[in-house]
Amino acid sequence: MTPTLKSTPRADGFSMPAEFSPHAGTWMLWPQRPDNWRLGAKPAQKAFAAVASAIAQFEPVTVGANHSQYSQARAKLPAEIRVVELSSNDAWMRDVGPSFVSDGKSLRGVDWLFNAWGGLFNGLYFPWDLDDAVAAKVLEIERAPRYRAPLVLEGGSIHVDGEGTCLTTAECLLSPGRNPQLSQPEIEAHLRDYLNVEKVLWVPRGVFNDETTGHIDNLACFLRPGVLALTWTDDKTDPQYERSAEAYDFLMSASDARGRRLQVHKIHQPGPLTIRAEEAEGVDSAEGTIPRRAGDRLAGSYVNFYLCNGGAVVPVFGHPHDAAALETLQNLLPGRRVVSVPAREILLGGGNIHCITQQQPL
Ligand code: KQY
Repeated sequence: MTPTLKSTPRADGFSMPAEFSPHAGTWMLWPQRPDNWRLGAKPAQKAFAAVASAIAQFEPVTVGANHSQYSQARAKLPAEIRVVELSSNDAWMRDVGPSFVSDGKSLRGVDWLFNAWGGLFNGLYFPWDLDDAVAAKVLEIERAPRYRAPLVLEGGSIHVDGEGTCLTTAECLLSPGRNPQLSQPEIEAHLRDYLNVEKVLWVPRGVFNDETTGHIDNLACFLRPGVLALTWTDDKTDPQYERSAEAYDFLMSASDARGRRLQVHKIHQPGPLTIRAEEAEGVDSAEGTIPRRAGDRLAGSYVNFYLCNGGAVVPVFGHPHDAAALETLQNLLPGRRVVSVPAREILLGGGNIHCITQQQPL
C-alpha cells in the first residue's frame, strides 16, 4: 500500500504542475448511471470514447470502469487505451481524481474530500463514497504517495499556472455545501499548503446555471503563465454576460504570483444552449438528483477543453460559434494541434471535456 503522508506538499517541496506542462498520461472514468446520462449512457459512452481516442493521439490514456461496465468499456475503447476496473458513482475524473504534485523528481497526489458538489446541502447525488475513493485507488495504481487534504474540493474548481498562482471562484469554494466551517483565509491556506501556490485569484462567479456551483474550469483557464482564456458573450441580456464581464474586470486588474499582469482572451460561448425534450425524456428520474427538464439552460463553454502533450481537445456543439472558438484557440496555442470532439452529450450530463479528464504529469 502506498503511504498516506501526514505532512503537506508545501512542507515537502512538492507543487502542482500546470496542465500545459508535459504529461505522463491522462485518466478518465466510464459513464454509466442512467439518472445522469440519457438512454442508459450509450450516447455519453460514445462521446467519452471519442475524447479518449482524441487524447490518445497525444499521450497514454487510462479509463476506469465499474465492474458491471468493464467489458462494455473495453469493447468500445481502442486497444491502445488502458482500461482498469475502478468503482465510481459517476464519471468526473477531474473532480474525483487526485491532483498530482511533483518535486521535479517524483510524483505524489492530493486526495481531496469529495461530497458530490455540495453534500447533503446541495450535492448532486447520494451516495458518493465510491467517487471519494477514486483518487486513493489511482495513486495506489501509480505507486504514488498520497496526501489526504482536509478540504472539500473538486479538481474542476481550481487551475494553477505552475508558477505559484491558483485560479478559483468564490462562488464555488465558498459555497455552503462544501466547507462551511472554514473562512476564506482558511481555505486559501489549504490551497497554499496542498497546491504549494503563493497567490490565489478569487474570480467572483462561474458560468450561469453550472450545476457545480461555479467551477472555474468552465469559465476560465491558463493557456500559459500570464495568459488566460475566458468564456464570453456579447449579449448583454444573457445572464452569462454579467458573470463573464465581472470575471474579465477582475482578471484585468489582477496580477499573478510573479507580479505579471494578465492577458485575457475572450472565447464567445456557444448558444445559449438548452435541453431538448427528447434529451430530457431519456434521463431516468431518481430521488436526490436534479431533474433534467426540456428548455433548461446548459452551461455550455468552449473553455472546458483539455491540454495534452502537443494537443488541445476542445468541445464543439454543432453551433455556429464552433469555428471561431477553434480558430482562436489554435492561434493562441502555437505548438499544439487543436482537435475538436462533439461534446453535447457530455454537456447534458453537467460538464465537459476538462471535467472528465485528469492529467498525470511527467
Ligand atoms: O465537473 C463537472 N462539471 C461535474 C458536474 C457533475 C454533474 C453531475 N450531474
